[in-house]
Amino acid sequence: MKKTARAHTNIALIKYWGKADQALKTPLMSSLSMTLDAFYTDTTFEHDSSLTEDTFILNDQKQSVEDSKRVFNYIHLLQEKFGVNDHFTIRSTNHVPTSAGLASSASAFAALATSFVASYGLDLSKKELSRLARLGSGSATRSVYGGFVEWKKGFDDESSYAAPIDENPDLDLSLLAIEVNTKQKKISSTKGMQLAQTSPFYQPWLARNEEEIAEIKQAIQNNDFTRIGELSELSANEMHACNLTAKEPFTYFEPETIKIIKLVEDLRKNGIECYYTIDAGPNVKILCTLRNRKDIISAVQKTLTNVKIVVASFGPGVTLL
Ligand code: 2P0
Repeated sequence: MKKTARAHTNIALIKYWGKADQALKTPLMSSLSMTLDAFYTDTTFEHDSSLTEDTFILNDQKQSVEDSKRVFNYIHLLQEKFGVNDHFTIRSTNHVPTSAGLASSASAFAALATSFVASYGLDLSKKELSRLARLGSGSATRSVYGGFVEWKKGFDDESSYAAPIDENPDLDLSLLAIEVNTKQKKISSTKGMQLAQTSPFYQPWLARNEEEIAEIKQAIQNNDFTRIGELSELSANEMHACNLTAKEPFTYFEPETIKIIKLVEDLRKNGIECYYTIDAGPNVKILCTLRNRKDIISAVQKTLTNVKIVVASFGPGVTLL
């Protein structure tokens, strides 16, 4: 019993940055993302009563029990849910270039949930699959679908799942993933989102969530690149403002991050329209249209030497291979 699934990663334009329930990974806010074509994970889940142990192989390397803990715990949780308990082998390959600076947990858990479900022949809807992926990683909830996706926060395990807004958007939108060099120790997303909640700006940000989601959905419907860009940049800045103003202040920004932020502002002043978004790390993603893509890439290369840039656009939802 062996099935393989491919899931693409996604970038949140309206950010998820806080859990209502740590174990269920239900969020404090709804979020909205763009699934990306350039980055994906292929995962094969095999279970068999003749296997004598659980194994996790990532990028052809057998992982230690310690490094497999999160994945094993997740599968054990799913097995308990569905009343199965045989040993398994997980083979996962990340096609998320390290240079992209994009988290792979979104594609990883969406692919894992899908291959698990298929290997047991379970007949689940995409909505149910999205709920299962959420138990692995919050952002994985959204990777079940392609294009623009909304994760409706809901209020419990049943009601918190993603829904597609437009799986094949007819919109000229590119994302440039820019890796800025860093050796700084990362604050995990889980820790970061807990700290951010101590900011005086966190509650006012939450209070605006519904309005921001409604506005970006309207902008998507209108094919309004400018408004999508403005709202995405705002959401990223709201998230990072909460980090900077937490009781124990912190930031994921590095000097290079600020350089790219300022570059985007300068490009805009010079009529080259683009917007930035930043996740739980120093890397910057720039949203732009095809017309300006080349100019923006060369401007980034002039600003940061030896910088790695990966170009992406809309990607599909999870599929079985
Ligand atoms: C997001 N991020 O909406 C936000 C924006 C990073 C910044 O979701 O703890 O790996 O597994 O639910 O999904 C990254 O955190 O966190 C994330 P868990 P996850 O994409």
